[in-house]
Amino acid sequence: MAQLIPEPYRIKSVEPIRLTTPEERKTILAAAGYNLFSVRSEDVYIDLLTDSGTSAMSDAQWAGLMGGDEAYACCRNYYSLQESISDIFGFPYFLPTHQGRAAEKVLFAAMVKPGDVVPSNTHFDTTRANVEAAGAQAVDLVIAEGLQPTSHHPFKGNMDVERLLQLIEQVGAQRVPLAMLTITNNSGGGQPVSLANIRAVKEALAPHGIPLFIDACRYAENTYFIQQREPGYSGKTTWEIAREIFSHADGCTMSGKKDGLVNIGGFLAMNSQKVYQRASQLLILWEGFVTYGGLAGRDLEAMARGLREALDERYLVHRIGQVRYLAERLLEAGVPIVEPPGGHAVYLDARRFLPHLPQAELPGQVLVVHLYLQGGIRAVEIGSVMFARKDETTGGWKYPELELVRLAIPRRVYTQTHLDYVADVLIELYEKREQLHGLRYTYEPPFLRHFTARFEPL
Ligand code: P71
Repeated sequence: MAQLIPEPYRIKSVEPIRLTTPEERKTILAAAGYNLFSVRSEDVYIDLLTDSGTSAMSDAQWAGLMGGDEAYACCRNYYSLQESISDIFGFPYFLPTHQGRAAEKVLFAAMVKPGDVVPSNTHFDTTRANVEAAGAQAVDLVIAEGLQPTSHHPFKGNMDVERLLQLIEQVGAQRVPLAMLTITNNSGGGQPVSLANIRAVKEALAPHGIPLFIDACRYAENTYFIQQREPGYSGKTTWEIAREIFSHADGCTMSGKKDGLVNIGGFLAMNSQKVYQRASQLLILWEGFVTYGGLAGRDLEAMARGLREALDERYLVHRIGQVRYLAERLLEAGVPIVEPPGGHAVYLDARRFLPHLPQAELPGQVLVVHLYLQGGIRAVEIGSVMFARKDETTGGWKYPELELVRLAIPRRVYTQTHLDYVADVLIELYEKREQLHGLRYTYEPPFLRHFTARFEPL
C-alpha cells in the first residue's frame, strides 16, 4: 500500500476550482489545438504543468507582504533576505532578481566569454540558453544512471567526475570559467545530488581555480534526500546539510519560485566581491538597483520567509512523501513511470504506456491530451513535441530517446484527495490505453515548438 503522510498544515484560505464536463473539455481542447499551454487555467481542475511559482504561501509569508518596505534603496526586506541567505547558504554577497533565469543571465554575462565551456550535471533549459547566449558551450555530464528510467541509484543527479576532469584537460582550465551543479537535477527527473559528489566535484575544480556555482532551485528537497539516503547524514538536520552543501560552492543561482515558496522572485549569491561588483553593474542595467533587483519590497520579504520554511523537516517529509505516494499508487496499478520518483514530480513513461503508438504519432502529447479529457488534469509533455529535431537535408525527424509526461506537484497546494483523484484518473486511462489514437501537427512553429504548436487527432 502506498504510504500516506498527513499534511503538516491546515487550510485557512481556499480557492475554488471547477471540474468541467467531458463535453466542455472536448470543445476546450479542440479550440486550444490540443495544446494544454493554450487552455485557460480556469478550465483546469488539477494543474500539474509546473511546480514553479505555483506554491501556496504560508500565513507568515502573507503577513510579511504587509510589512513590505517599498523604498527604492535599502528597504528593510532586503536585510531580512540577506539574513536568510546568510543563514542558509552562507554567501556574503547577493543580488535579488525577478526570477531564476535573470540570475543566470547576470552570472554568465559577468563570468563567461565567447569560446568558454560550462560543465554541469545537467543544465536546465534556461541555464543552457543563457550560457549559449554568452557565446559559450554548455556541457552536461550527469552519471550514466541518471539517463536510465529504471535505474534505482540513490543519487541519479550526480555529476560524472571522471568526465569532468577529462573535459578540463581537453579544453584547458582557462576556458572553463565556472562549473554548475543543478540540485535537484530537474531535467533528469528531479533526482538528487549527494554531498559526496558535491565534495568530489569541488575537489576536481579547486586545483584549476575553477569556481563551483549551484543552481539551487530545489535545494531543500535535495537536503532531505541526503538526510534519508546518504550514509552519515541521517542524524543531521536539513539546515546543517544545506550549510554543508553550500560551503563547497563559490556561489549559487536561485529561482525562488521553487524552494523559495513564492510566486515570483530569485537571487544570485557568491563569495567573490569582484564577481559581485561586476554582476551589480549588469543587475542595475537589466533588473533594478542592487537592493531590489526587479522585485517589490514585499516580494523580498515573502522569499526571505519561504526560504526558511522550505527547510522545515515536517514540511519536507510530507512534500517528498506526497510525490512518492502518487508514484507508488501508479506503480501498484502497473502504470509505467520513471523510477525512483524525484522530489517535485512524477514522470510517466509514454513509450511504455502507449507501446502501440510510434513516436511520429506523439504518444506523450496523446497522454497529456487524454489526461485532460478524462479528468481535467494538466500535465506537460517532455518528449517529441519538445525535443524532436528535423533533419534539414532529409526532412526526416530525429526523435528523443525518452518520451515522458511530467506531473509536477505544486507545493502545499493539493491535498491527499486531489492526488488520489489524479491516480484514479490515470489508472482508468491506463486500463483503456489501447483505445487511444495518435496526433499530428496542424501548426508547427520553427522553435520552442511545444509552447504554441497545434494538433489534430489522427
Ligand atoms: C519548471 C521550471 C519553469 C520553466 C522554465 C522554462 C520553461 C518551462 C518551465 C525553472 C528552472 C529550473 C532550474 C533547475 C532554473 C530555472 C529557471 N523550471 N533552474 O521546471 O527548474 O527559473 O523559471 O525562475 O526563471 O517548470 P525561472
